[in-house]
Amino acid sequence: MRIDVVTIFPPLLAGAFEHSIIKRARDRGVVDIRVHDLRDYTDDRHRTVDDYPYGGGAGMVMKPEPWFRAVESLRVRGNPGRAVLLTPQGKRLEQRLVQRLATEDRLIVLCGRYEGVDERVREYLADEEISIGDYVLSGGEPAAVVLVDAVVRLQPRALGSAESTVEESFAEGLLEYPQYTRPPEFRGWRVPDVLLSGDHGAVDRWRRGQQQERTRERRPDMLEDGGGSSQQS
Ligand code: 6GU
Repeated sequence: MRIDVVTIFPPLLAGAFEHSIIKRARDRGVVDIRVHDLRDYTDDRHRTVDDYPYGGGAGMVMKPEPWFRAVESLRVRGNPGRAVLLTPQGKRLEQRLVQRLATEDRLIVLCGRYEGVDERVREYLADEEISIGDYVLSGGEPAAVVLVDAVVRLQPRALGSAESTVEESFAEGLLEYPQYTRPPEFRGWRVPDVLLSGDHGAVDRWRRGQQQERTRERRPDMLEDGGGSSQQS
């Protein structure tokens, strides 16, 4: 998979993709991630990427031309890919959407800044607009790190065999069960006996029960009978 990220702050992103699972996936050739500076696609001496809003008001608006020039020149060779604009106005990112994006051959991720992006970028350049949650970031860069991490770890061969369980349970619509490692007692707090019992059937049943209980307590919205039927709409 190829991922291009376009940003006015390349250094914010470069380091984020050089560790752990993303680094290994890049080293294995599973994903080719490239970070591009939006200012390289300006044509004035000051490398201007924003301007005053028509109609007045506070803050600056990101100009359309550098975005179009960036995406169009990235698309000159190879698969056009899917251009994803990251802003707080986008569709909320969730595992289902991550799974769909992970099947693309190429993503072009556009990091908007919070004050605004000229509407023509979302209307005529971006294929979709995504937010990572209901809070405000100064720019799309932290969201790009989140999106790329979530997508890369779903690529075949990105994960070692031991790392593959967590989003399976999330994709099944349940939170993970509690995990413990040695020692069996720490400051008086004991690991649940069932985990030390050696009874694999009992362990499986306990874990499944913990997943259901946790999900019901913490995330009733994830259960069909939770947010839906018990809540008035
Ligand atoms: Cl994608 N961008 C910004 N600026 N804020 C956000 C976001 C994105 N997702 C949640 N908050």
